[in-house]
Amino acid sequence: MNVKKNYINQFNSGDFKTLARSISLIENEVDGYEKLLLSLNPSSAKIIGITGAPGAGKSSLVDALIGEMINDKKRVGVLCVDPTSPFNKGALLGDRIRMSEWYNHPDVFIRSLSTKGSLGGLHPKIIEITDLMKSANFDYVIIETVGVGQSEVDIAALADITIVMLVPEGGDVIQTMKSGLMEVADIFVINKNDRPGAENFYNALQQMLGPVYHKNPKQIPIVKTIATSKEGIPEFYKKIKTWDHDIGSYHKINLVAEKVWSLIQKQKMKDIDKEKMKQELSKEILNAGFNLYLFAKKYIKRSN
Ligand SMILES: Nc1nc2c(ncn2[C@@H]2O[C@H](COP(=O)(O)OP(=O)(O)O)[C@@H](O)[C@H]2O)c(=O)[nH]1
Ligand SMILES: [Mg+2]
Repeated sequence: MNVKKNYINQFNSGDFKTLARSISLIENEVDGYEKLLLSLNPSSAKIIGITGAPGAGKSSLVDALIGEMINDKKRVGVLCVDPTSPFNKGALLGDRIRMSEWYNHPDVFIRSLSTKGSLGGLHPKIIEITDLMKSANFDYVIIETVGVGQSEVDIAALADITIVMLVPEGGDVIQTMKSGLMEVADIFVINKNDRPGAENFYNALQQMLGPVYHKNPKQIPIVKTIATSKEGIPEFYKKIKTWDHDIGSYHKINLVAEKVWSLIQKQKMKDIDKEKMKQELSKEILNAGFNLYLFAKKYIKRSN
């Protein structure tokens, strides 16, 4: 399989089959995928990152949010990333069930990404796939991801708006907040607001954010939802719609700089075969006066 020239035009006409195929091309680094990336023309679609513990209700929230967006005549793309379960089909199935209403809707595209090859992060090709989605004529691109350590920071860097979902049953607020979520959240959602202790949890979170408000007058909104019965969703969507996002955030620049760096590195190293280098080394190292730096220099010259 190779990348077709007219792919981009097909995206713009809203061809989800082409988009799905293109995501696979990128995931599998199929010949020509770089050409496809070079021809992308990303739009100003808003990227919404939703992170939270497994079972918090992210997929249910996304399902309800899609409903609001569709009512508002928007086109929505959804990426579900679950770095915690590379071999577990359960999470994937959960997404399918939770968002089943939307799988065949002409203005909704949903894709679950496997995370093989990524170590704790989001997905090795998440930046590329997000850019692809941004070129596919969506108004919103939602990325659902399980919050595990580094992935919250990554999602915050990738997204224009970062939603951190908490649940009253997830332990106390202070414990939840240890993981640095406070720094990345633009909006907090307290889901499962029908559960006992929800009000206390909300109060504790508000109290906890108090000092943050003190330092930064831009308040972090807290939205209470019951995703399964769609309570609080219109308010949630309104917050997203009116969000004044920060394009050149510190997190984002760092993440993209890392990506650019690794792209340059890959390009520069592409003519170097490590095995051949090892073979050459195994001979030359036997020479008296072998100089490691001179040896390396030959390779640096070759790759320039
Ligand atoms: N009681 C209650 N259950 C919810 C709510 N939102 C989601 N759930 C349930 O929580 C479970 C996990 O939901 P899911 O959306 O798959 O969570 P995810 O793993 O974060 O994507 C499912 O059984 C949902 O029906 C809520 O607001 N209240
Ligand atoms: Mg889910």
